[in-house]
This record gives sequence, C-alpha cells and structure tokens, in this order.
Amino acid sequence: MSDLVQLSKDNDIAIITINNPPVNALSPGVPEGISEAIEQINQDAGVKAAVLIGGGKTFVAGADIKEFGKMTSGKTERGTSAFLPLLVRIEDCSRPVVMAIHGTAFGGGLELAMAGHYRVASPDAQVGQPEVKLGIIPGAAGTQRLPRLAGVAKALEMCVDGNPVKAKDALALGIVDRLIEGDLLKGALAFAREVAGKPAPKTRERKEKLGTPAENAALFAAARENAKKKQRGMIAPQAAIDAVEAATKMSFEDGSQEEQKLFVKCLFSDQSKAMIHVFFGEREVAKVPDVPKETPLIPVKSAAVVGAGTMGGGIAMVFANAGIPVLLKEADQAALDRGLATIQKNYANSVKRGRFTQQFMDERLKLIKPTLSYDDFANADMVIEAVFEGMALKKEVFGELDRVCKPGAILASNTSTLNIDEIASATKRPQAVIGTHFFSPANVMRLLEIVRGKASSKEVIATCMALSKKLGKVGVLVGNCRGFVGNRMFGPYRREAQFLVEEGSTVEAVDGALYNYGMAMGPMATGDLAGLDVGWRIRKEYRHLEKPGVRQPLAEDKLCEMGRYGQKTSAGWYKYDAERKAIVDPEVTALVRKWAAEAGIPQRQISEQEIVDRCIYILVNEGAKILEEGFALRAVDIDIIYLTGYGFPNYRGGPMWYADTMGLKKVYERICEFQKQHGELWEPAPLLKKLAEQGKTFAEFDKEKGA
Ligand code: T1G
Ligand code: NAD
Repeated sequence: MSDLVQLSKDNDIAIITINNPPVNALSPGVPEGISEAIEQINQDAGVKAAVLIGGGKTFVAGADIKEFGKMTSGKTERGTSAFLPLLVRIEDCSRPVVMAIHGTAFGGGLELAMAGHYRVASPDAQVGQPEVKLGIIPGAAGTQRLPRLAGVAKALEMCVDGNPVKAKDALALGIVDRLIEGDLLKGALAFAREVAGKPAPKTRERKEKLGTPAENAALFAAARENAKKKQRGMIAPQAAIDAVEAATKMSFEDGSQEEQKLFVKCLFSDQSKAMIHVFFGEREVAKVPDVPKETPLIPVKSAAVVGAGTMGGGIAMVFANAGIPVLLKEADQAALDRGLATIQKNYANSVKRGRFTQQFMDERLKLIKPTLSYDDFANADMVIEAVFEGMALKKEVFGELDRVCKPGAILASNTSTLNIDEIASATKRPQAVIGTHFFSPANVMRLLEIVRGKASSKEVIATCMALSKKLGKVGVLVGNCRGFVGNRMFGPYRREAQFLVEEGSTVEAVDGALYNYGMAMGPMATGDLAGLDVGWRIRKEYRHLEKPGVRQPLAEDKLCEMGRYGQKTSAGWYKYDAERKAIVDPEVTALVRKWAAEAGIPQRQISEQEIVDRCIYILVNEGAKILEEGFALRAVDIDIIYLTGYGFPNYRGGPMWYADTMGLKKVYERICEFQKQHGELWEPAPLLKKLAEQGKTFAEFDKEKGA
C-alpha cells in the first residue's frame, strides 16, 4: 500500500483510509492506492464489507488541481480518464463499499463517493461538484451518477452552480444514506455490518430518477437560459448542462464518454486556466512574505466603527455577521438614525431574499450598538473609521481614537485614497494604524484592501489578514500610494472610458463594450453607482497635483457641477427611474458633443475592440507600474483585487493574467500605438516593456520574485 492510502481491518470489515493532507486530493498515488486496496479486499475471504474514509479534516476535496497544469491537450490519461475505470472497479467490488464522508466530498471526491454502494456522513459534512468554479465540469462520471442518485433537476443545479449541499439535504436527496452523529468511523463500521452480505446497489445501474424526455426538456432549456444570464460568457456551465442531458439520453458508458469530451474541451480552454489561476490566487494573496505565519495575532472580540454612512453601516454589518459586537458612532442623532435605518433595510432585504433568517437578522442587529460618544471605545479591540474623505477630519478622528482607545487596539481607516502615514501621524501609535479599504456595498463585496503604513506592525498586518477571512472577505495587502491598488488603476480606466466618449463614442457603447467583455458593469454606470461626486471631491482635493498640459476628462466634473451625481441624484451619465434602472440620456450625449467641440476634440468612429483595449490595457499598464514600485506583492494580487472588488470577469483571470493570455509583446505594442496617438498618459510601464522584450509573463515575474 502507498503511504497515501492505508488498508486496515476491524475484524471482518476492511477500512481504506486516504491520507493526503491538507485536503486528501486525488494526487498521483491516491487512485492507485485505492485500486490496490479494492483488489486486496476482493481477494480476502475474511472481509464482509469495506469502509472508505478520509484521514485528517476532510473526505476527498477532488482531483489534485495542481496536476491540471501538467496535462497537455489530449493527454489526460494520468487524469480523470484513468480514474473512471477505478470507480467502476469499486462499484463492481464483491463486497459492499461504504463511503464515510466528513468535511467536504467535492468534485472527484463526490464522484468517488457515488461509486461506493452506500454513503454515510457527519451532519456538518458537505458534498458538491464545484468544477464549474474552475472553468471545467465533473470529469469522472459525476454528471452521470449524480442524476441517478439525486434526480436530474438537483444534479443539474449542483453541476451548473457548483455550490455545495449540506449533509442533511444530501440525505433528503438520496445522495447520502445515513447521517452519523459522533464517531464517524464507528458509525460507518456499524452500517457496513448491517449491509454486509446484502446485494450492493450500483449507482451506474440506477435509472428511476432520470425522468422522461418531456420533463427533462423544459429543465434543460431553463437551465441554459439561466446560465446564460447568471454565468454570462462562461463555457463550463453550458457544457455541464450538455453532460447531464447526456446522462438522461445515453447509456452510462456513452454518457461518460460524452462527459469526457466536454471535460477535456473545458480543461484546455483559456477560461479554465484563468479560473484555476484565480483558485490558487485567492489562497496566495493571504501570504505576506515578511510577515511569518506564526506572527502572533491580536484577538478581535469587539469592534467599533466611526461614521454610519454608505460604508460605515455596511462595515458594522460585516462585523455583526461574523458574530463580533460592534459600536457604531455618528456625529449626530439624525445621521445615526439614518445609518441604522439603512442597516435595518439591508437586513430586511436579505431576509426577504432568503439569504438570512429573521432570527439571524434579529441576533445581528443586537450586536450593533449605536452611540454618539467615544465613551465605550476603550473596550474595542479594533476601530474602523469611515467618515467623509477629508484629511483634516480623519486626523481629528484619529486624534480622538488615540486618546480613548486601549493600548494594543487596532486603529484602521476605510479611506479610499488618503495617505495612511499622514493619518497615523495624528496618533502616538502609528504602529497600530492601518488601512482597511472595504468596497461598496461593504456587506456584499468580497474584497478588503489592507493598506500597509510604513509603521504598521506585523501583528496588526497579520491580524487584519486573518480577520478578513473570518469576515468573509478576501484580504489583499497593498502599499500606501494614492488610491492604493484598486482605485489607482480604476482612475485611468474610467479616464480612458470618458476620453472615448469625448472622442466620439457614446456612454452606452463604452459600457456595452466592457459589459460584453465580461465586466459586471460598464465604467460609466459604475461611476453613477458609486456616486460621481466621490471622485469629483477627490479631484478637487488633488487639483494642485495635476500636471499642466496633460489632458484631463472634462465631462464628469461638468455633470457634477450640474448636480448629476449618478444614481443618488437619479441622473449622472444616465438618467434613472424609480427602480434605479439606467436610461440612456440623449441630453448627456449632446452636452458631451458640445463640450468636446468647445475643447477642439476631433470626433471619430471608435470600434468595440479599441474601447476594450484602451480600458483594459490601461489597467494592465498601471498595474505593472504598481508592481515595479512594490505597492502590490504579486501580479496575482492585482488580479484578485479586480475580481473581488471591481467586477472583472473571473474567466479572464484578472487584468494581469489576461495580459499574459494575450501575450505581453502584443499588449506592449498596442500600448505603444496608444502612446503615439494619445501621448504620455500611455507611457508604457518599464516592467511591461522589459517582460515583453524578454518574452516573459507577469506570472513568471511573480514566480521569480518568489513573493
Ligand atoms: N487540489 C490541489 N490543492 C488543493 C485542492 C485540490 N483539489 N483543494 C485545496 N487545495 C490546497 C489549497 O490550494 C491550499 O494550499 C490547501 O489545499 C488548503 O486549501 C475529477 C476534475 C476543500 C473547501 O474544486 O474548495 O475534482 O495555499 O486554503 O479553506 O471531476 O480547498 O495551503 O498551499 O482552500 O479549508 C474539485 C477545491 C477539483 C475543491 C478546503 N474540487 N478546494 O477549504 O482550505 S476538480 C474543488 C476547496 C475535480 C473531477 C474534477 C477548498 C476546501 P495552500 P484551503 P479550506
Ligand atoms: P458618507 O458620506 O456616506 O458617510 C460618511 C459619514 O461620516 C456620514 O454619515 C457623516 O455623518 C459621518 N461623520 C462625519 N464626521 C463624523 C464624525 N466626526 N464622527 C462620526 N461620524 C462622522 O461617506 P462614505 O461613502 O460612507 O465614505 C466614508 C469613507 O469611506 C470615505 O473615506 C470614503 O472615501 C471611503 N470609501 C467610500 C466608498 C464608497 O463607494 N462610497 C468605498 C470605499 C471607501
């Protein structure tokens, strides 16, 4: 037996234990070990039944995703197609095989479990086929066995959405046969003894839940429409639907072959490469090279938020949702009441949409304690300031916090652009000051930019990085430059979008092009959502830093002077109806034409491709500058920031990965073209130039930097 798979016995029951930490992935050696064990069981007359269980914290979390990168097109023999016969061998085992599931049975893990004759699970276990989240589909007959166990509708949902199912629901669906309270192995052995000697049902032979062509036709049609909307631009969800449909129309063997073809098509797509990059990227960003894993963390059992506006209210909800009591301070009662009413409304909407229960809402609201004074701040382990974006006001607030907060408390600012070191200079404890830049709506957006000040201590950094996971956020450490990483790149992105409108394109054409590219929302509509006045206030704050003679967008400031702040004033680049639906406003198009003519900006036809190239490549160029200046640890950090905070399509992997996919030489040459046409704003980043000339990628830059 290999050291990844052990075979032992409990009297007449064989036990196959998989030990491949941390998640018992089906790495090379694991399928082989299971196969050997099944062989031995078949030879051992003393064995009446078998239990297969995972060692450590979980059952099998799927195929080893790290192996995918090593596979070349058409050569998957080491991959899933080698795994398929093993599953049949388990199903054909001469003794009943009971799969004992704890933690997660995901992807190949659930496919393995379904090849067993019975499945028992711990009540807190989860099962699922999350492959679409990697841009692939189940590749070991998951789309064939799951509809046979759980029915077509549920199998479709699980394979297309990729979301896990709790053990209790898996029991109701027929995926699991029994829940085991307490010691799982003990319960599984007892179950095995109950079924020993009885005929072992083979999942692949079951047909009773495969429905009829008439019933299924409507299901598949609805699923295709739904996936087109919800997973816009992605190929894997549609492939998963095709594979489950094959299960209802073909034999198990033919359906499995059909699944294999679809699996391989997805696996060797750019989308899958991008989404696997994202999978590992979300884990990589948690690592800060100079902040060791064992850095002591500051316990955060209570928090406080200053300012209950758009952001402060959402941030208070984030802490309450994580079970951390939070004080919420405002400048006056009216503002406090407004903030609390918004929180109440947001929770009520989530209850209405079934995201939370009423009980959850009531419990969370109890954790949010409104106040108009700093009195109770002395007990807070962490304070987050979210008052208006002005340096003077922020320094005043931090001066107060320095006076009232206990030693060791973390003092954080939610500023979106201001200098963290300057804010920290308002205190006598700059080592406790850090930026925690949430994104609007704070209780929804996953991204948390953690801004490192030059004095921020490693304990404070490590604590915020770890806390972000507890708050359900993806924490990314960034440097303290203007706009940090996300907004520093977003500025040029929105600038180019506005220039394109001023040069002859239209608001809806620019937004349409980026929407078709896969962005959740176009740059103009995003401006209207966040409030055009936020950027306007910041531009006014930094007017003195603008380089003379360098072109600046002219339309948005004029719209703000007209009071068109976007959704909040029902008019910005678009007009908005009562449901906040955007309506193209010909008045804006006419105004922009007039302003462009007055500014002497020549008008021309602009293609969709140019719109995409200018907006996306300016992101890449600014990202490369940020990387070489050291304000981001890795190119993948920039990708994760854009995927979790700016609605960048996950199947493109983020702006830096997308540039690698396009080829940096091509990207660099395109940027040089834009530089010729539009001047110094398009000066290529030296790092991009270097990598392009060396034929390298940002991914290689990360690897070499070993960050
Ligand atoms: N392969 C390789 N490495 C994996 C892995 C996997 N399947 N899952 C996790 N890791 C690594 C991860 O990178 C991290 O490494 C460490 O394990 C801990 O993970 C045939 C083709 C199971 C819910 O999509 O969802 O099966 O950063 O930090 O928060 O049809 O990991 O420490 O170096 O996430 O406790 C389908 C993926 C594969 C599940 C645990 N399976 N994993 O979460 O730990 S495709 C999945 C997860 C497939 C078949 C197809 C989560 C988890 P490092 P972690 P966690
Ligand atoms: P907002 O105008 O909606 O809310 C600010 C709140 O601060 C107001 O309710 C105000 O009454 C309160 N306030 C002002 N002075 C105070 C004081 N001394 N004590 C207590 N409360 C006080 O602003 P917002 O959009 O929530 O932005 C807050 C901060 O978050 C800013 O720094 C902004 O740059 C940043 N931010 C905003 C967004 C966004 O999309 N709106 C996103 C990320 C970060």
